[in-house]
Amino acid sequence: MINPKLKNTKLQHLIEEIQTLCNPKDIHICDGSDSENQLMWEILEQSGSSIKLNREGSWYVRSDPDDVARVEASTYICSEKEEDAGPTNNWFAPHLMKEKLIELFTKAMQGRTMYVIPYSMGPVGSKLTRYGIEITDSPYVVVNMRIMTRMGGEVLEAIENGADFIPGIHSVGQPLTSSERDSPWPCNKTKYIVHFPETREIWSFGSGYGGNALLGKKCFALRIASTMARDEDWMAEHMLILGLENPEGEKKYFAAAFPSACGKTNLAMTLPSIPGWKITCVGDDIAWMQFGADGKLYAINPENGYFGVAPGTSDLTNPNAIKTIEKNAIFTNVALTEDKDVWWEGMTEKAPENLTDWKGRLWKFGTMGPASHPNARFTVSMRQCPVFDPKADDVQGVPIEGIIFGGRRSTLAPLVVESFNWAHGVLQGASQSSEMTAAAKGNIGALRHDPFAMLPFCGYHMGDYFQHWLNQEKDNRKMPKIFTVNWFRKDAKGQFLWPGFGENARVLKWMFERIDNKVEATQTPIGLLPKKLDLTGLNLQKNVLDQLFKVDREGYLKDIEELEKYFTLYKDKFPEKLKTQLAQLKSRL
Ligand code: GTP
Ligand code: SPV
Ligand code: MN
Repeated sequence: MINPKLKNTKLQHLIEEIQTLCNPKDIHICDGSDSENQLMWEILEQSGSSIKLNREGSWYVRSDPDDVARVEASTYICSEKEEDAGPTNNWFAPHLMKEKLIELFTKAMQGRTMYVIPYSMGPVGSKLTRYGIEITDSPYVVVNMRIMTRMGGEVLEAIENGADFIPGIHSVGQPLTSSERDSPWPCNKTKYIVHFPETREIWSFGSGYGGNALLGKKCFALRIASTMARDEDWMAEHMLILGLENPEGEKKYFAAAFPSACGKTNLAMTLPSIPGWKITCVGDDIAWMQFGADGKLYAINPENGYFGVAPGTSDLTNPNAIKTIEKNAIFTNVALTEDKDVWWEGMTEKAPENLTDWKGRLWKFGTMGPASHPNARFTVSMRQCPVFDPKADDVQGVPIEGIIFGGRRSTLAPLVVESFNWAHGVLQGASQSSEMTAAAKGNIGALRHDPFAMLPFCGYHMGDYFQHWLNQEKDNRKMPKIFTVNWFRKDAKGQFLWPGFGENARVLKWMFERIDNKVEATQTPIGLLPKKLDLTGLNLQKNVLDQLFKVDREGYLKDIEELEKYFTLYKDKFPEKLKTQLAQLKSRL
């Protein structure tokens, strides 16, 4: 038992309740200190979970091969009414789910230490910031949460002084008896990632990986926060936040929603290929936003670090990420080199000799699959990013002037299109589709609807969420312009048509100048397309450009027919205003 007792009785009761239920061997309240961090790594190293890398302050970790990504099929929204979870979420009656969880968590932490992690989502002191307590039996979660959130003493003090918090209970679901040796990556085949939106709590069992286990991220900052945002009139979005500065030193902030593994981290810290333009990074995954009294939309990044996709990250594609991870980083499920450093597909053209793959086997190119798991990740503090935006810690947030939607679509969707108005932009967000990636367990490559890139992350009925977006538009507000992009269109041979990465800045430049009314656009049935994009120095063939901006009317009409069917899923919760927008789009085509 915690001694002396905590001042915050909600926290004291929570700890007592979970201790009684899970029966851990001891309790550790995390302070976020260096010495605590060191202790965690010693524990992880001793159990065979981690290897110290030949890279300053950095560690290597391999997960269980069955625990490598988010598990959407085991993710639940347990609202009182099934209707409130909507047709896109798994639902289960809260009292029955609680019974199930009590059964699963009974003695689940036996033989392990129960860590209590106080953390803040957002800069301490911002009115958008919210606190959380994660209780976990995984030291790997502790070291990750220390990077991904503002964790430790300061937050505990705020909670002790009466601040509210969202509780999250996490267990890897593998109790230890005294005779047993611990597994390097304890986990359980049975997995439950459960959210109770009304009582605002999170319970996660069986997985130690990423969004399943780092409960501040998708569970709190998106699923629970989206319901808070609905009730309190703000927005919790799956969006990066970046600053874009032109050669004259004028700066605008953008927020962009792309589905998992579709380019958020990359765009958020892009090194622009066009001279004089600068991008700075506020956040790479999640944005909490609210309109201010001045009518502008302000955004904070609730996170403190990046949990970024490793494969594909290189000096050529994302030099700023490569610099960010030079030290103090955790690498999970990448390949290990002979001299104890890391490698992944796409880092260099050729793999180094004598690699050990993410499963711990001596690796040879060919039949063994990739050396690094496609959803291998680095965890690193955002403060190490060479283009870290100075306002990332600003309690006011940053003013958002442009919102970008996007996805991974090998066909149809053009490189960029601007919406006619807010409601049309909301329709674009609702219409987002993307090819599935390794970030979640499932059918990779299959095209699926992913409205606002929030399909796996919206904590309530998606139809109500569409309405919430529409409701944001008010007379006294300066609504950001909305754009939709697609970096992933392919030619007949399956090659990407657009070079992407640093070249994406050309598209951002166009948006920047559209917001200032400095460049023209061509009116098409689907929206406004660039009359001219700055392609100086880029050797793109005319026919490639034509393909990138082609508005395939037939294709769109088919797409709309399919969309109309898809939207019937939301029944009478599908907003009338979007129906009108869709009908107008159809008639324009
Ligand atoms: P999550 O962290 O899962 O939410 O993913 P993310 O949206 O942050 O995606 P990320 O930036 O990590 O990119 C995912 C993959 O897409 C990586 O392998 C990148 O190399 C690749 N990628 C990112 N941007 C581009 C681009 O402009 N063009 C191409 N072809 N690939 C890209
Ligand atoms: C995503 O899947 O969008 C991620 C990885 O950012 S995870 O944190 O595992 O959700
Ligand atoms: Mn990312």
